[in-house]
Amino acid sequence: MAESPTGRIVAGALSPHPPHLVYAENPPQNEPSAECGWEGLRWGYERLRRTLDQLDIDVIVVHSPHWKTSQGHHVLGVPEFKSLSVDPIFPHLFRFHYDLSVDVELAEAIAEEGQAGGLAMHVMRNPDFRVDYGTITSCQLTRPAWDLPIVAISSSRVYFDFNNDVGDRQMVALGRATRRAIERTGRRALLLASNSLSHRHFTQEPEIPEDMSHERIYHHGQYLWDMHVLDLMRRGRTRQLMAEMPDYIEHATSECKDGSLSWLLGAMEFPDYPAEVHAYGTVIGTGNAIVGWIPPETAAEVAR
Ligand code: 2X7
Ligand code: FE2
Repeated sequence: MAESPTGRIVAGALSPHPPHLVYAENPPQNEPSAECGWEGLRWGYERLRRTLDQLDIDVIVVHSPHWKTSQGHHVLGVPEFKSLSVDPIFPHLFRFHYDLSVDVELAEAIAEEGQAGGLAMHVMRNPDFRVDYGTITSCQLTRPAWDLPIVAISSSRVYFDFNNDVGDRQMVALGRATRRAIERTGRRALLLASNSLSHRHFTQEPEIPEDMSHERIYHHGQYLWDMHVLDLMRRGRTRQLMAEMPDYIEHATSECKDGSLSWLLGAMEFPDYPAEVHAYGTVIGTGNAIVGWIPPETAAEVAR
């Protein structure tokens, strides 16, 4: 297929997936209901949505830590999925009825580009597959209308089977493959990296899960790391962030170990313009940030 001049990544976001945020928002698709909770993060998602609403987007491409695949990287390759997603650890918070469509042509193009770049890639064709809660939560909080097709990419175990450096290298290659596929198919894509930042968490839940008097950072050291990482993003120093990523993952037990953020930064060619941090907050003690990258071409389009 010939490369289309209109295909590009119009925006990227770090869009973490604690199911608590969906629970606290009370959308009609989720069975449990909450009184309140995690407002700082939820209002950050509101600000991200307001920014994205100004953009012309064809498709959302999301990389999720909770679709774990041991043999390479997989993409959803069935046009529609409709089912009930239940969080395995928080079934009392997240029982979500989803109904979503997939841009199969783009998914196949990502798999082809990944294979051409030497990655093990597979297209998932099982129509009864249950979409993971990370994909659903990030998409729900970023685009609750579900009016766009998605492409979901799994998290391979490369960081765990080898090490963080090998993992990062592979995720950057996957990011570049994703970018090439978007350009070649002419899509205007929004990219979502679904991971939390620091990831030490409490092991005892309060009687009322949304009781915010129990919510706080778990550990000062991991808070310092999260602030450092956000500072680098805000200063456009994403190459430095990539260089420090293996240490960050270890020291803050970060969910970046599942590769989503490294994939996003690779796909966006390591943005040197400032990211917008819409919110930072904790969920069961883990660090979560909602961060947007709007490339200069997109900002210029919005200004016109
Ligand atoms: O998957 C998650 C997460 N990453 C962070 C916090 C709470 C629950 O689930
Ligand atoms: Fe997670």
